[in-house]
Amino acid sequence: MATIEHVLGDITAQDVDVIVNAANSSLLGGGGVDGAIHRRGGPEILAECRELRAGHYGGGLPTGQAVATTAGRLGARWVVHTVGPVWSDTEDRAHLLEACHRNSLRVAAELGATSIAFPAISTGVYRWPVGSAAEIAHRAVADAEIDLVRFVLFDRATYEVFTRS
Ligand code: AR6
Repeated sequence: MATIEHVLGDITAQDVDVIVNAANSSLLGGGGVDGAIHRRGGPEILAECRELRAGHYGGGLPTGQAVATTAGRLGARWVVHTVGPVWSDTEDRAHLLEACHRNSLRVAAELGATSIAFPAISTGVYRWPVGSAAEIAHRAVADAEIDLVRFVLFDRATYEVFTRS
């Protein structure tokens, strides 16, 4: 069973094996966590993402799936990119948000990682309600076979919801 931690802060500053990126299916960057990871991690990450797009992920990374690249200049060893679902008022996409976490953990395990940091996937641009996201994220990592799972929350309100969930 993993130790679960919550930290208020910037995921790009975390000293863990894997940093999870809340990417979009293009894998070619964006705002939020994605923008911060590429800015601080440098061009090597985008170069590997372009290679993925030129190869196995020509059509983009489907929602819920996860794929690893170098972490470039970040302190981590790898970035695992995953694509969260956009919140929908009419369709239950919780299984996709859960899949993001489970597939990221699986990729991390395949790499031999012992620690992983997650942002609050889908709760920014993709508008997922934080309480629901926290519940799904915690459920997905509850039986993780990795030493450390750290949730890195960028603002105090999100941090408080995650610590209480
Ligand atoms: N460290 C930790 N958390 C952060 C950071 C950071 N440096 N920066 C933002 N957050 P979002 P999404 C928080 O929008 O909803 C991108 O454009 C943020 O406050 O990054 O999955 C992608 O390319 C929020 O709580 O991800 C996609 O197009 C959480 O991270 C799209 O946004 C997630 O917000 C993905 O949207």
